[in-house]
Amino acid sequence: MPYVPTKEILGDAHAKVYGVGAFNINDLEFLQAVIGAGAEESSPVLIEVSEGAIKYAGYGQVQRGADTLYAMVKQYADTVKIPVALHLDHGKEFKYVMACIKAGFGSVMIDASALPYEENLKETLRIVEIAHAVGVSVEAELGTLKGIEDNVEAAESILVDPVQAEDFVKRTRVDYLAPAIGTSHGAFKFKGEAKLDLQRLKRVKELTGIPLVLHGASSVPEEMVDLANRYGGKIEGAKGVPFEVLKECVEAGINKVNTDTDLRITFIAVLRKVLIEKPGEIDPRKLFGPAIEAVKEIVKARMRVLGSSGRA
Ligand code: PH4
Ligand code: ZN
Repeated sequence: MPYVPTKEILGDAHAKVYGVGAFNINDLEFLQAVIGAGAEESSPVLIEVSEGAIKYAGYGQVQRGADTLYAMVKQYADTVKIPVALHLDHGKEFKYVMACIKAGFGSVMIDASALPYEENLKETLRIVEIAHAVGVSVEAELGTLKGIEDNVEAAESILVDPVQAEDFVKRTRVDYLAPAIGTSHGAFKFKGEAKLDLQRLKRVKELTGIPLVLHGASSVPEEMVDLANRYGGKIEGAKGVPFEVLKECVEAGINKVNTDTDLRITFIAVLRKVLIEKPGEIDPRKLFGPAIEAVKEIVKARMRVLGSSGRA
């Protein structure tokens, strides 16, 4: 099965009540790990790239970045048996959204969540009209994540209002909604217990009836944090969303589960170890290889927890 529209993957997850990890990549190494995991788990795969990833891949040129990432994903998708889709994560600038649509992405996120409600709605509707005209589906966000969302700092999260979510989905015809329910990006999500507003999430699902997205969903595996710290890292007090809570989120209506930090921590932890253990090695392929394999295992574990394993 080749490259497919995102809607095919998320439509099935919504209808059959399971979650699909949307894994962020910036380069070939993470792509190999995620596709490899999907193939071994017979899981559909959702790859997503941020504006930062596009800038990085394009070495400063937006369209070149979007085209490069699309070409890489498409090539891998066409040579595996599982369905693979590509999504723009946190599209904020119009030029990034347009570059991704032009490149062939299956879906884009327009993140105007920092704007007042009516302005977010207006901007989302503008993108929906353009994207739907060419068969591209759209994700939007309501509320604000705690902590740092890209460069916008939100001291406290502003949780989604379910009635507003219903109005937003009706008026924009957006395909997927990311409701803020208490998560945040990065490795430091909670000081104490991991608490998310699941009642609010259920209400949003009832009132909107569309696939929902959990941003900031990494679990921040303790063994990888410890490994990184053992080999010179300084990651203290890291805490993510536990697997049990992820499962509850999926039961309550989440279908797309954004995961970036878990892959980053794992790759860097293993890379730190290999660099220390093989000080004479200068071939990047030999240094990255074990890190790719470790990321693949982390992704496989999430596919099993979310229920996407065996669905392809
Ligand atoms: N994301 C990932 C955002 C990555 O600019 P950038 O490339 O650093 O952006 O949208 C998530 O929701 C990931 O959540 P996580 O941190 O819990 O993995
Ligand atoms: Zn996010």
